Amino acid sequence: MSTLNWNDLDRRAVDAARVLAADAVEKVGNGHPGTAISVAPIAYLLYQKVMNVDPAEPTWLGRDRFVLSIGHSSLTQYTELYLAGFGLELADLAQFRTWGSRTPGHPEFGHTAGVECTTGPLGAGVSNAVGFAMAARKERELFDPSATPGESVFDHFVYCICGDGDMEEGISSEASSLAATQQLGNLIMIYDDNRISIEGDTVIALAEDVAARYAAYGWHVQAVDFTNGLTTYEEKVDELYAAIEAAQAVTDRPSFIKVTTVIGWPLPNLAGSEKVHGAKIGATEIAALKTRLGLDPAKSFDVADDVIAYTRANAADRAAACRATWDARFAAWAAANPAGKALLDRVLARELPAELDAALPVFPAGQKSTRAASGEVLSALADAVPELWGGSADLAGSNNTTMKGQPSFLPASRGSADWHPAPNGRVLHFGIREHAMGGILNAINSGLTRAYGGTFLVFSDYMRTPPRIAALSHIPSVFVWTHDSVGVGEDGPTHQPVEHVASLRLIPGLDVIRPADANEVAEAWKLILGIHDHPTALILTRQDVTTFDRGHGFAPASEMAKGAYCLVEASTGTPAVVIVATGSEVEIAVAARETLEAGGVPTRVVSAPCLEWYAAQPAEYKAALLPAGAAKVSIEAGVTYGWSEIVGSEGRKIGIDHFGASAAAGTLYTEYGVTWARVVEEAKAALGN
Ligand SMILES: Cc1ncc(C[n+]2csc(CCOP(=O)(O)OP(=O)(O)O)c2C)c(N)n1
Ligand SMILES: [Mg+2]
Repeated sequence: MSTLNWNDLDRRAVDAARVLAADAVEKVGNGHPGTAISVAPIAYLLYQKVMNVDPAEPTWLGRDRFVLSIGHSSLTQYTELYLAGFGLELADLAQFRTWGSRTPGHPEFGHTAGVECTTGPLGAGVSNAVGFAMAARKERELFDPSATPGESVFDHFVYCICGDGDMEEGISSEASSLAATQQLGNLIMIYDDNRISIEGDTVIALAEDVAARYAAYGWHVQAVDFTNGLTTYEEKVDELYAAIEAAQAVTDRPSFIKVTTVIGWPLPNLAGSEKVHGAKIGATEIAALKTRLGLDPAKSFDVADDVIAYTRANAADRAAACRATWDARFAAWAAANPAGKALLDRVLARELPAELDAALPVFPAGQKSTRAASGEVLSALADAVPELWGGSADLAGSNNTTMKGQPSFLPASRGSADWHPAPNGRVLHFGIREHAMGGILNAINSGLTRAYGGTFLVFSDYMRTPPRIAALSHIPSVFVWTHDSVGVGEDGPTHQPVEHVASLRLIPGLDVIRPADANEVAEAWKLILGIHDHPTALILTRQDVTTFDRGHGFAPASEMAKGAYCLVEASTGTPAVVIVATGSEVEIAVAARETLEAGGVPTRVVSAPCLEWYAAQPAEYKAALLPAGAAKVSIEAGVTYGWSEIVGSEGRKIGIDHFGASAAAGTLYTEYGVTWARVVEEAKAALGN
């Protein structure tokens, strides 16, 4: 065990962080000062004494990851980024929560250097931390498989600070249970046990022994009490440092350190009160705090020169020391592993493997569910795209998310009769934990590999926030949602999505892709793998649909990159009717076209697998595809919301604006009028005959 080198400048730097948090909230008039004040020593310890990070290169590959799951306490991170020299200055702290600042209300990935993930929705940060820890192990096994665990340049620790709210949220339980199953020894979570949330004392809502719960999950659990001996907290920092070192030494389990604190301490009058959770403190109390800490009560945003010089130099020195070692080890790794280095260079350059096109299957005409096609595509891509991995929330066989023949990403002791563990396993098992799956995917996809996760589309509701956060954070997570309509059949309305596709289209920056057939699925995966700055949703059928005979009257699937395209042209080349359909309803549109054409109505069928991609097309393309003079009919087995935008106010919209029922899929399609006959009827009505 090493001794914590802690001196008076460290104490003054922690105090600087505390008063800066108070000043920042006071200036803008809103925010969350209390916890930023009381957890300042914890965050300072991590940034200045524990973590391997490089303020000069915040995205350095070898860095430890820091997740502030208590995102409301963003000043906890901003003040440390300022002290360590990540680019934030006092002026940035003075612009806290204001337009255009680098210090938004909650930490945002990609917005502020040093912020590893967007947090604020409580509990989610815990799932991100678990995802980062899984990603670290995966990256080591992918790029440096011969290294002893813990000794690769890709190994690093993940530190997470969480609070009462995180512990109350279900997503943290999901993720923490999985973290223990995965034996994530590189994950260290520090719980700010202040027993205060917005409604005050958590006695009203949180009764269990949280540490005991983590022990039951299988975590290594320790406790440090900061409230004991509050006036000499330096010795407590010593204790926490020792606990962190003990946690680092436990490599077969994640570590949980409960730190009991008093919110807002050392505020002289308001410490311990929920009043300081989410409101400015008031000038008098802040002045009293500064006086208590030996600072000038008349000054704001004032940090002594020797303090900032010390913290910046300390962070830079520590970075230089760990960089010197790591850079040499990295060079040695690169020299010894040319294939791994080439793969690393490719993924860092966001290039697709040269073998991708050849590996993609081409499906013959016939019948195949789009979920089955997706499973075949993934299996076919396994060798060509080694950075791709994924799985399901216990629906692997239904979601077709398994790359055939590939082992599972599981510790050796976690194999089963059905699943074989391997260090670089490609198959993920999330358990029935959709929300955590989403958060884990977001963390993984902000790193070097690409991961997807599947469940039934109807349960996308259980994981609504992760695609939103992925879109906000420009992370290319891939959400595979199968069983995409009343086509689910007998399981009934609880399992039949109707509003889901439309509601997912509302999330800005999420591409919602609903392929019509197997070849659109193959093309979709190719396009998805080429997207690196936003998430995608792949919406797939349970039931078989027609695989169109591409090249024989049907346009190539590569046309789908435009979002919507002419799948079958009107016999005259000038359509009187254009039918626009997505997914399983495209074959219905094709059947309707035959009848309409037989009746002398020139009819075009447009497959529209991705309305976001279509929206990005030039106006001329849209005007040519859906010409003003033609009657238009849309058909999609879900709510019709949004389709007027595509077919116009005069267009006819066929859909299902109510819940489904427990019956055979075919019966439901007929009963609800999602049929070719109905399309013909609407088309004729639109033409006025
Ligand atoms: C999912 C979610 N629900 C609600 C909120 C609103 N909220 C922000 S902070 C907070 C209380 C958090 O309590 P705790 O984690 O104990 O933080 P502390 O008061 O100790 O700073 C709540 C309910 C949120 N940010 N995320
Ligand atoms: Mg709390």
